[in-house]
Amino acid sequence: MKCLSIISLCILLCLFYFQGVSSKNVSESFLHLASIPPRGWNSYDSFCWTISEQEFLQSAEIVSQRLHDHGYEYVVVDYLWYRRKVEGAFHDSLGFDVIDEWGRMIPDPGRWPSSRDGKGFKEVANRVHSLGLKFGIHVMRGISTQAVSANTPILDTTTGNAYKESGRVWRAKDIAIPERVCGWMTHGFMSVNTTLGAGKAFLRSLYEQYAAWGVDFVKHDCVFGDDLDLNEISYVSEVLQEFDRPIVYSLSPGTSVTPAMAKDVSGLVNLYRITADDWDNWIDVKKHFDVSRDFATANMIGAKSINSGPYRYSNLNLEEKRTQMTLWAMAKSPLMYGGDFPYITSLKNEDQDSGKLMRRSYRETKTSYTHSLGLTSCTDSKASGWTSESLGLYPDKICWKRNLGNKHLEPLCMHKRELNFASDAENMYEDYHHLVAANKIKFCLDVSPKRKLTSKEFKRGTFSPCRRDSNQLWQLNLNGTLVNGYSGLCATVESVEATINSAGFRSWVATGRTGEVYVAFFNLSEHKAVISAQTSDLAKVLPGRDLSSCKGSEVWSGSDTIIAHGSLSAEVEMHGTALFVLNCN
Ligand SMILES: *[C@@H]1O[C@H](CO)[C@@H](O)[C@H](O)[C@H]1NC(C)=O
Ligand SMILES: *[C@@H]1O[C@H](CO)[C@@H](O)[C@H](O)[C@H]1NC(C)=O
Ligand SMILES: *[C@@H]1O[C@H](CO)[C@@H](O)[C@H](O)[C@H]1NC(C)=O
Ligand SMILES: CC(=O)N[C@H]1CO[C@H](CO)[C@@H](O)[C@@H]1O
Repeated sequence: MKCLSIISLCILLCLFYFQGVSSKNVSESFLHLASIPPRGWNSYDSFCWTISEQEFLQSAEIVSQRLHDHGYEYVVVDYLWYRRKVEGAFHDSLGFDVIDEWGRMIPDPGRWPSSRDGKGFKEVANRVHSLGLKFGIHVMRGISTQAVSANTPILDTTTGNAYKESGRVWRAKDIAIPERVCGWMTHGFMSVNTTLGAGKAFLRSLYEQYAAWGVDFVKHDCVFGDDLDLNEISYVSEVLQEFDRPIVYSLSPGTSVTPAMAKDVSGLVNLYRITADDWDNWIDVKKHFDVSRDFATANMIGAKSINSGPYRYSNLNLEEKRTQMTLWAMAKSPLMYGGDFPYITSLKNEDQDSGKLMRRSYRETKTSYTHSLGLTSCTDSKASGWTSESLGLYPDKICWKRNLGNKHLEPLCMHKRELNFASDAENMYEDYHHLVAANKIKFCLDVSPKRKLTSKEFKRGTFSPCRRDSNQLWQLNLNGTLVNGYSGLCATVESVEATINSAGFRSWVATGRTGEVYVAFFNLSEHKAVISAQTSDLAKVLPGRDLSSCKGSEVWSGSDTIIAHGSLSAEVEMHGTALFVLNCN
């Protein structure tokens, strides 16, 4: 439990895991290499490029002690391990890199002392292997601008000498394509011409060296998405497949990746990333739902990724962390944790979260309703039903307490937030307040940002960033009506049946390796909700399966799952998740 809570803490690098059927004759061992999505840790999120050997190995030790048992195996050094950490060096600076006589990147001995005397990453890899883990590195496209400026000769690894063809030695300037610099690091790297023997020889000299160092995983950057270079990907893939020691081939990043582009590379690589960075904020988590859905629909499912030193626990709350983990687990994504282990493991409050994880129990409900907000004339008797509840020290809540039928629903409640009105013109709103879904949330119940909505248009109630806007001001009348400051209309609540795939409602289904069925409910909205689904609807995406008599449990609460009247339901917190693991006949 302790570990689970740590895993769910932070930012992840998730890569879309390739499990497609390839049209090319990709060697068996290469494909099986990542037959389940790899898991591990990557240095980028918490250490940016400046990580040192000591920091890296310290983190690797923690992975080995605390996460290895949970399948976390890879520890990956992210970009610019060859850049000297000196004044003036930054992510797109030119001239600070350590390169060898053949124009290849070698670890900065200032940060990686064990690399001295030509040892490269050998000793780091050995240490990682001795911890029972696997070692990964980030690499860029093509050749470095620094090697091109120095016009270094190209190594022919078959002879150990400079590459010669047509009676001459080939150099960096012969193979570099200066028109194709890396879009996000224009001073750093450019493509090489892979139609030239010398271009191929250069790429080969890089990857043979990585293999000799003991690298098990490469994260190849600036060749995919916006920076697609299929020629380089194809040749690197070819070289890696020749090696006796398997190296997992992963592409990054995923900005502008489309399912069609993914198809082009899926036979060549083990993993490719499908989104831009996925930081520990709710906006990133939320927007990645649609990307994952699109790739799943295109049958290209299988993962994704991330910047500089957030020495923090996580900006996501516990519910949101669970949602992030559940999203990527359902998408069969590799999971690369990016947190700062030494910092996080020193925090005292980690056990509080895991305590909550165990104690929380979800209420099972037979019915499947959610609240829906409407607007109506204040003279309409339907409009009264609101009462104010005092919460002691906290701001009051306003709740809809009118008979909700025999639906055993929790009342719909919003927190009242007082406003101070500065001008006389605003004083007319003195008895009005903002209504927020939860105490600390900065989103207020809104009618419409600009115009007056009819009750029909105002279906569910919108929450937008809180402003001094009469659309967002509400007054509770003594007769239990809640009137809006702009439209003068009153809020009503109806409880409506939740149906699968209704707007904003996410319900995902996946199957596991032993035939178990995973059902995840996601509530991306700003309210707690009872989400439910008919097993007959869920079975539509799993032809031939009968889900009516499954047994199992909900992962995050640990409670048994009961399927009653052909329906599966759970109360889901705002931004939260319920994940069922079901065994069905
Ligand atoms: C394809 O792979 C098989 C099995 O590894 C091998 O025997 C065969 O020679 C390969 N065919 C081609 C065209 O590379
Ligand atoms: C790559 O080299 C080939 C052979 O010399 C040449 O025809 C081609 O134009 C080069 N490609 C680029 C993009 O420079
Ligand atoms: C409730 O009170 C308000 C303000 O006094 C009034 O405008 C409204 O018609 C009343 N509504 C009902 C349903 O009694
Ligand atoms: C994505 C999702 O399921 N959102 C739901 C969360 O709960 C509210 C009800 O309070 C629903 O309106 C949302 O559709």
